[in-house]
Amino acid sequence: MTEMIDAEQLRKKYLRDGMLPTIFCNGCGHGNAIDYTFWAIEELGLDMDKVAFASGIGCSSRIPGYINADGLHTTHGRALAFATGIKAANPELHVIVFTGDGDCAGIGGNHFIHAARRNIDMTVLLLNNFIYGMTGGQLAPTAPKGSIATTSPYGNIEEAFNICELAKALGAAYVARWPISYPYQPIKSIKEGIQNRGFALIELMSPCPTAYGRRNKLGKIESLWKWYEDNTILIEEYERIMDYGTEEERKNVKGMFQIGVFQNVKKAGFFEEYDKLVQRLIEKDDAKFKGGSK
Ligand SMILES: Cc1ncc(C[n+]2csc(CCOP(=O)(O)OP(=O)(O)O)c2C)c(N)n1
Ligand code: SF4
Repeated sequence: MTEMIDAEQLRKKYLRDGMLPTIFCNGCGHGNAIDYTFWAIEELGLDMDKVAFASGIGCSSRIPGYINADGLHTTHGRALAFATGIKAANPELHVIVFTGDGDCAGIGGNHFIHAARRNIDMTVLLLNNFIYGMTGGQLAPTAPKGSIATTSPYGNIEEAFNICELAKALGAAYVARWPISYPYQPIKSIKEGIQNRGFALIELMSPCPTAYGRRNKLGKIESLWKWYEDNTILIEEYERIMDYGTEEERKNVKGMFQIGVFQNVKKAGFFEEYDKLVQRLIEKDDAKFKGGSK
């Protein structure tokens, strides 16, 4: 870790001044993700010349523009495809992606599936606000059943996408979910995600008062932020209640979002496997050459 700095110095060090103020509405959770990422980078002592950011399109995807580092602000849904390209071109870089639930789980769902399945070494910060914020509040695939959106004015009839469970099932090396109102756990997860050599998904539940909270009558900014605390439960506590709790307790926690670290394993990422393959082929070729020259 480098010399201790305070929040103001941190922002001065990493923010791209000329891009401020941000586009974020009052009470939007997305800005917190910027701070958490800065703390994680600072605490790990990363060289910003060795970090590259990528994003798609959406309010959340504006974030790389606010960071004083190299980044790609790309097309809607394609952040992970571009991030894979960055990693392929320069495997030494730490690649960090900012993406929305629409960007990542909606239009970009297929890229997500394959980046996680291939275990490509990148850290994906998915800012899940249950809605397409930038375009005024269309239903996102992560929206809870019953949610009101411009495209579901009578309530969402679909089951929500549980993106963490999907990533876990695909064998992603690191998977975690936290509400954005908890500062320390996301920072720790971002650090763990960056340090992990495989695919890391950190889902941050980020309130959108403008397009989601208002329409779903979740009240003023304070009560909207509190909603996330009241409707989430640590994975371990959820499992304990499901195994040993009373029927009443089980009923109470059933619809809650589980938070915590879902998966944290060390396994070779795609480019490590690729390097091993190249090495194997070089050795094979070498042996053939030596054999032929006898
Ligand atoms: C190919 C394409 N389709 C649709 C759009 C319009 N569009 C821009 S942002 C967006 C949704 C953004 O939602 P999300 O990714 O959840 O991010 P948020 O704004 O909520 O942070 C859409 C549909 C686009 N820019 N490109
Ligand atoms: S529309 Fe929602 S996601 Fe976009 S900046 Fe405003 S509060 Fe944030």
